[in-house]
Amino acid sequence: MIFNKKSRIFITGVSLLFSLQAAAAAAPPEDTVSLQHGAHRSGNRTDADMERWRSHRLGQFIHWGLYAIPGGEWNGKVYNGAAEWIRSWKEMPHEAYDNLYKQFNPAGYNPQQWARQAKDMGARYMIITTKHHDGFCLWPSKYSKYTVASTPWKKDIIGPMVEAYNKEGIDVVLYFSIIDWNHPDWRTSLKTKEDTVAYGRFKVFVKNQLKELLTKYPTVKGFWFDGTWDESWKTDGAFSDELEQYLQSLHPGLIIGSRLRADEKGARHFDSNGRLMGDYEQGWERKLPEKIEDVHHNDWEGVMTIPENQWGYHARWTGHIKTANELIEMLARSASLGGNFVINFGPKADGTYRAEEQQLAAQIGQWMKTNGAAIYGGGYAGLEKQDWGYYIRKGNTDTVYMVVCNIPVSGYLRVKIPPQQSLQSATGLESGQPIPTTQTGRNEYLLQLENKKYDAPVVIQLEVKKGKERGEFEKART
Ligand code: FHN
Repeated sequence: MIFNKKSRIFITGVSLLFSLQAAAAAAPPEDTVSLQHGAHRSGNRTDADMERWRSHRLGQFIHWGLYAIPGGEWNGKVYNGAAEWIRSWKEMPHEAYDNLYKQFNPAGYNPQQWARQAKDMGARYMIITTKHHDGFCLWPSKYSKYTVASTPWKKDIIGPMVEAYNKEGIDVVLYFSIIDWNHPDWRTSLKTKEDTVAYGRFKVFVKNQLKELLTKYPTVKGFWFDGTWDESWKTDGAFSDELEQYLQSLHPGLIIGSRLRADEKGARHFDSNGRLMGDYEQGWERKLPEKIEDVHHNDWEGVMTIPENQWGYHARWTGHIKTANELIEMLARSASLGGNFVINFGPKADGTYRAEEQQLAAQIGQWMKTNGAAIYGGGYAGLEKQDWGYYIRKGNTDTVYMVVCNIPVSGYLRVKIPPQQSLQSATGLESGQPIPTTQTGRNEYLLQLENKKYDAPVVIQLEVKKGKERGEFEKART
């Protein structure tokens, strides 16, 4: 991709009006810092691979590794942190964790079933932890002994998973942690000359493993980097910049979010001039933006756990467990702000899913079957948000979906349309029936929902046309 300083305005919007609004909001400030390893592009990628990723909107994250074996418990004690971090808990000796691989034998691992479940949920892409912070590789890497090949299971986990998901039409993205607690050359910071030499070897190892993954699994669509916040990594912006370019040259179209790189000043995600590095904003973890300005009209993705903060399998979920309706609302919010929403699953050590996750996947899937049209390929609509929920515009069209999550006791839903536009029709997506609509102002309408109990967000399809507004409405003289 070519970075042209002069071409700051890019077209992403749904109409010229929204495009111009978007471009104005997205235009970053003038560069004040001279950078060699900052952003190399202004605006979102427009190639087919990125368009495809952008249209997915719903993804599945899977955290699976050795941490699923203790499942958040060791020696009768319960770890309150995230299950995949248990090795860092003082109650669990490193030696005990580092020998867990001798027990990894997931007899219930059925990638076809995993893929079917994801498909039924409506996921269009998935992200799998090839290697988390513990350094254990779910593929038989020739650069490490700490892999599935050394376990009683022996076989590759990733290959059959990529194949099964692809067969269901689901794209696969590979999660890869730069933090590697198992590698003798990995460092958090470089204090001595020896550290620098060791970390130099570590960077070669990382590059080799990434190349290996792309070679072994050529259909993958992206890398999802993690564990890139250490000083050792942040202070070598030249390396992560070169690495990103190298991977994308090996695998044209490869999607890499903003977690990988730091610029030469150590700034992450956004370079020292405030420009996004990478193909999309990747900092939305267990939190979501509230308004379009929060994401600067960039592509972005939000990743979400079902309980409070558990990615890998933890036998005892505590605190609030999100319901299907909450996750659907988050999905709608994400699509309304032009982002993808990814729900995390942490399979058990035997390769099966806990009942709560299976049930949630099925409930979300049921909603998506009826309402998926509002989500896939949806984006920012450019209409004033109302308290009842979210507007999502279908691509570059006049179709706008309302995902109604909060139904007012009156049953009336207010819709405000920008000047020089009018509401042509409002139809219930599930019922296919017109929604009774009254125009109450030059650009305002009230839609009346049927008075009944709703047990999931309701979707209404609007057709909003440009042109002269209808009706005679006098402004109040005050
Ligand atoms: O430390 C990890 C955590 O275990 C998990 O993998 C999440 C997923 O986004 N990423 C890190 C924290 O940002």
